Amino acid sequence: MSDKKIVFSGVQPTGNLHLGNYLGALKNFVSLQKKMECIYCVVDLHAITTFQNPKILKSNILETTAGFIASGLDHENSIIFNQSSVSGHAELAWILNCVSRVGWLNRMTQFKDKAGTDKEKASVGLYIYPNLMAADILLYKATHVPVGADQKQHIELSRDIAQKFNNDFQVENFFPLPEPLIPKKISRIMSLRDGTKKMSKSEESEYSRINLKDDADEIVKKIKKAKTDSEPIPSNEVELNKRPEALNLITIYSDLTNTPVGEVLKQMSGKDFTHLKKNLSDALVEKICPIGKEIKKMIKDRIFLEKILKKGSEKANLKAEENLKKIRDIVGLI
Ligand code: AQP
Repeated sequence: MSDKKIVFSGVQPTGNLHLGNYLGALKNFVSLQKKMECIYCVVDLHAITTFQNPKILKSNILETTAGFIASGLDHENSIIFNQSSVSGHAELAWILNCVSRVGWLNRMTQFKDKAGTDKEKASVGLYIYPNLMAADILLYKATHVPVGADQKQHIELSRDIAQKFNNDFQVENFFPLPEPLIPKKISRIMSLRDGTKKMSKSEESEYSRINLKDDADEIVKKIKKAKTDSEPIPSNEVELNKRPEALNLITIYSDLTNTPVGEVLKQMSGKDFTHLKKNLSDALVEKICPIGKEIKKMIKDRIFLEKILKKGSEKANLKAEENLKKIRDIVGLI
């Protein structure tokens, strides 16, 4: 087995990128570029597991690409492309559908969350989504996958699938077992309306999230309205951990300003949330608004974004085909 480190990760083009995508994933994508070979994908085939308006999907694919670049991804060094432009993702997903087990998929909590109460009506695609995710990663023999904590279970499944493929076909170490790279301090950004729910693009209320495209006024308004409790800011982390909304706002502030949570508590203990909210809004405006401005500028240049995707998909396709040739042979396909 080669000991080359390869990073793969993806983001769904399902709407506005938000602070959770940025702090949980994109920021990590950027820092990894300097250390390893990186492949970053706009996962449009994942997006269609729930219905997407075709016109809006096309513009969301370009906007997510703009979000990648505006967050600091370098399209010269990293491969940036959209999933559906490399057909190997769908082909390997089929092969892995035949390796993965129904019992494994039945344990996936994201399917349960996204399918809601009426699972019979969910698409088959949504159910087998984790197998496609395994294919995305294994197609490039990726060794490391930067994701938010919500995706940890899917990476574990990808490891199980890789292991079973290697065992079934007696090709020891053919697929590396991919490792999740989850930010330690801030792995799950929560909704601004409910500190027990993840911040998400598909949550109805705009007030639940900070979008990367929000302007300063919107950010200030959303943070002002963010849910808190009635107690002052606590003095220690044990108390903070019992209060989900306070914990969320303080960890976001700590991450954006590179200040350890203990230090933030020292500075703010006993004060009310207006103080934290003012400081948090300032930090968000400073960090997020320049990214949002860049996205808005870039989405006007469709040709530029399409060129980046085309160049990326050519590079990704070469790698994918090289691996697929071996995979077809291992499985016995001619
Ligand atoms: N709230 C979050 N906190 C930390 N990380 C997060 N990620 C998403 N939300 C948070 C990470 O962002 C990457 C891309 O996620 P995605 O857009 O492909 O899918 P998702 O996890 O399903 O994100 P959303 O916002 O909840 O999308 P919808 O609403 O369309 O399903 C992943 O690495 C994810 O961990």
